Amino acid sequence: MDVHCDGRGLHLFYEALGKSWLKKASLTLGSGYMVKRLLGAAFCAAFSVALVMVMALEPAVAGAGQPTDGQIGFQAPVTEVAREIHALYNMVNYIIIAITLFVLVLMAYVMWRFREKSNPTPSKTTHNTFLEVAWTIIPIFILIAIAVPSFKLLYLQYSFPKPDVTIKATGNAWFWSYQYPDQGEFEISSYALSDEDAKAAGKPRLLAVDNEIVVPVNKVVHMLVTSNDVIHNWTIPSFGSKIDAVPGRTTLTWFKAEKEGVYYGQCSELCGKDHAKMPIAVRVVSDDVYSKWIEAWKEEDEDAARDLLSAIPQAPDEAHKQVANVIKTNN
Ligand SMILES: [Cu+2]
Repeated sequence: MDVHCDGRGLHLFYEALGKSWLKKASLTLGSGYMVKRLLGAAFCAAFSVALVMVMALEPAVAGAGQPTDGQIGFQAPVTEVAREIHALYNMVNYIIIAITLFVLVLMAYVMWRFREKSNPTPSKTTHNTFLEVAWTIIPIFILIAIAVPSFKLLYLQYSFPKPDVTIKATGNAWFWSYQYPDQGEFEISSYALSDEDAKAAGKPRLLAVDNEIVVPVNKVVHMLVTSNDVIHNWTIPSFGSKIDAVPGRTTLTWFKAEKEGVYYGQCSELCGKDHAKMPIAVRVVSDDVYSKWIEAWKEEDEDAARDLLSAIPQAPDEAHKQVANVIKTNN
């Protein structure tokens, strides 16, 4: 039996183990090397199928504003920017899956069609002008297809519409402080709730804060972000917002939340000991509640501001519970 050198090594290994069925299988398929290649290909196929299933599942399991148990995929978007980010992510994923499957099928075919058994004399072909032009041009088109929506998204993220509300967020080791420069001098400190307090309040652990910041629904909010010490990062996944808080410099992001509710994020730049304990919570409310809340802060009446918020039913949280129940029943 004439086998490849790497195949022979594997055959000896199988024999030493006494795994005659493996040896038989590999001889049927050509060589042990081929078995490895095919196993690799099968793994790729299984992975691609799993990915497609995960992507199909996404809307069923993702929640808005905070993670849910057993969640796969992103938190549901509530801004145009977040929706566009998800659309680009999905599009690129489909392209990746298509390319992976194409290469997989091509490799499987080549391995079968040109195996040593049926091709004892290998072809000496080295060039094929048509193929070479095709495998240069087609990837260029694929890259253009990705670049166009990618640049459109960048443009959307970085062309700031006129603001209705401006907020300044300052990262501190380890809490956030906020100012509403158009509304007065007050400053809001936002500390993470302890595990016990969060549990007692029925709020998510390591995400809930003592003072949420409030923005009106369907209004453009400019978020000026800076830091007092080290680099932090201000993030709300459902808004598609993520920007570094750099000491001595002001960075800027914007969002226009389209749905009332409370949306959580976490400092997303490793900033030290309590990096995990400086969450971000933004409450999106009606114009009416927003102005009342601002009035309370103008009076520096922290308790009144908190009471106002705790009186609001937490609609998106209800949605989370429903989603969680759906997951439980499906399992
Ligand atoms: Cu931080």
